[in-house]
Amino acid sequence: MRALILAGGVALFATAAQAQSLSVKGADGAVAELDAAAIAALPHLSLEVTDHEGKVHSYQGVEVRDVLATVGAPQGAAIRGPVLAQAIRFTAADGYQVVLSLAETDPTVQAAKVLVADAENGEPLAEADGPLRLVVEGDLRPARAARQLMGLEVLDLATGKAPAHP
Ligand SMILES: Nc1nc2c(c(=O)[nH]1)N[C@H]1C(S)=C(S)[C@@H](COP(=O)(O)O)O[C@H]1N2
Ligand SMILES: [Mo]
Repeated sequence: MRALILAGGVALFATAAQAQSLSVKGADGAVAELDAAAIAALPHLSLEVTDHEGKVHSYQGVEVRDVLATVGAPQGAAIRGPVLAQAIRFTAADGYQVVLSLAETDPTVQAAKVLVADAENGEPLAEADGPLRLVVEGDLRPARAARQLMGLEVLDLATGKAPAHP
């Protein structure tokens, strides 16, 4: 179940289903709105996860670390000290929420990849799942694989203060 770096990334998708943008918020109040083209332009990886029935799915997408870089979130050597109390809340269209620690999405800390997936088997996600879905490598069941992901927000649990986003 290794993540592979895709040489060319996945194709740009131009269907209506891909029009939904992703809202990204940093712990310091920085915000970004990534449309399908902005997401397609980020480096893509491929990883495999197993569903309830034991079926293996191959997803392609962007590492959460690279999504959060668009709002200047800490990464790599900066994941230390108080940053270890930062969490990411992912929110889906139906209100489903998933929380991961910032550290566990950083590839210098944890080997298991965490992707914002925009494709399965090289094709855009099914409408019920996408256009974007969270995928956590190594999860034994896909409870954290939030379908129809709308946004992600970094929260500092040490202070408990939510930043005032514009
Ligand atoms: N938006 C959203 N995503 C969700 C859920 C949900 O209720 N809403 N359920 C989760 C749970 S508990 C599981 S097991 C998987 C099921 O995904 P699948 O239908 O692709 O197997 O989706 C996850 N993602
Ligand atoms: Mo589930």
